[in-house]
Order: sequence, then structure tokens, then C-alpha cells
Amino acid sequence: MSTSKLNPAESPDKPFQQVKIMGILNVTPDSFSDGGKFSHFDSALIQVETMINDGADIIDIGGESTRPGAAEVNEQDELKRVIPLLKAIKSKFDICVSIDTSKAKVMEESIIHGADVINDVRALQNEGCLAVLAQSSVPVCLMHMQGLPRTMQAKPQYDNIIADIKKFFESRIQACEQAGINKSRLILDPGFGFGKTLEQNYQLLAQLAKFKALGLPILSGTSRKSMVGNLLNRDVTERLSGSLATAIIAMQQGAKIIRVHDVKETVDALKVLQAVAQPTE
Ligand code: 9MG
Repeated sequence: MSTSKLNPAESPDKPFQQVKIMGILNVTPDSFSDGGKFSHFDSALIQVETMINDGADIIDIGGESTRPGAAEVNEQDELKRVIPLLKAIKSKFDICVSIDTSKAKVMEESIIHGADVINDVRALQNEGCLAVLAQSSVPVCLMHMQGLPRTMQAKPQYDNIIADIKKFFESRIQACEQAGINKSRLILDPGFGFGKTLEQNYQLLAQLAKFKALGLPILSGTSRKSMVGNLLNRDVTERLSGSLATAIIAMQQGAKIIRVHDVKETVDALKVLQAVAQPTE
């Protein structure tokens, strides 16, 4: 998959037609701990098939939890969780697969085994990541995070959240280009919930369109996050309506990829948005 597929020339009368739905497949210990264990492995494949049938365009596999407070996982464990599943998905389904990782070795192995996109919440800042991506041609999502998952929600602070994140994107775009990664391969993500207060998350969502000035596709990931749960006082199992509302706002703000747990419901919401965007007689 090339980012040109993610960022086609906007058609003014059909602005939402090119939005892609990225279905989340977490293979962290809280979902399952070992890609070699068949029952869990099989249930992951069933989940992938369901997401594809529900209309997912991309499956995002994550082998390291990035939740606030989450512990880091070592390279070997992450490889064991991600690579067998990636290989199985690519052999069974015709679907674009994204690998959510911040480790150069996991990126390298994933690309060898057919990953179509790399999704890095640390925006290729870890050692060796820029070099691995420079040796390949896959698109990469650069996400903004203030701090690290273990501590990021302690006291997030910005002078101006939009300007600060824009500056971060500009510096990462420059680092990528200097390393030999063409700008046309990049996707930008402001990183909802990653070092942002509740209020800051909604300021970001309301102004997401401002990042379009950087000329790259925007990915938005708000699904079931605390920004939904804390606003509505809803447990993680009760955040569907709030998550759909944030997805619709993100699409209206021009996001080209929406990262979600609830694919079917988000595809339906997107279709409603597309219906009102059709030209009238
Ligand atoms: C892995 N992961 C968790 N949340 C995410 C988000 O909002 N964006 C991206 N790109 N990845 C995320």
C-alpha cells in the first residue's frame, strides 16, 4: 500500500470517500500472550476475518501495550507475538496490515514478512528505526506523544497544543527526509491520549483540520480511550457511542484513517457521513 492510496486528491463533492478504517488487533498479554498458543492465535485470526467482513481497510497488529502505565515488552517477546500472526494474515487474507511497534528489529522483520504500513507511536525516534524504514518503501505513521506511556499522563503541558504538535511533526518529517524516507510515505497522528489532558484531547479533536496544512494524511485514534470514558463517565465496555461521535468529528475534520475497535459500527457511521456529502440535484 502506498500513501497515495491513503491521500488521493480530494474530490470536493465526495470528501469522505477516501477515508480508511483501521481495525485494532491487540496481541498484548491482556488479550493474549503467546502467538504460538493455537487457541489464542486462532481467535486472533477469527477477529481479523470479522473486521475484514465488517469493512476494515487495514488491520493494525500491536504486540506492545501503549496504555498509560504499561510496562515495556522485550524484543523477542514482541517478535513472537507479532510475526507468526502477520505471516498467517498475509497468507489467508488480501488485506493491508499495519504493525504497531517502536522497535527497529520488529519493524525490519515485519517488513520482510509483508507488513504494508509501520505504525510508530514514538515516530521513529528509537535507535535504528529511521535506518530500517529508509531501506524499505512502506508508509509509516508518525504519532505524537509527550513523555512515555509509563508516565505520560502525569502532567502534560503545552504552550499551544496545535503549534507544539505541528513543530514536532515538522522536525520528524525533516528527520525522515534526511534519513532518506520520502515525505510521500508519511502519515501524521496527533496521538490522542498520549500525554494529553481530557481538555487538551478535545482541543485537538476540534482543530484536527489544522494539521492538513502539513500536506500529509492524518490518522486519528480515539476509540474507547479515556478521553471518551472520562468525559461520559463510562467504563471501557460502554464507550461505543462516544467513540463513534469522536470518529465522525475526526472524519469531518479531514482525517483519512480512523483507528478503531468497533469496525462495523464505524463503517456505518462513515456511510451516513458519505450520504450527506453526496451532491444534491
Ligand atoms: C498503538 N496506538 C494506540 N493508540 C494509537 C493512536 O491513537 N494512534 C496510533 N497511530 N497508534 C495508536
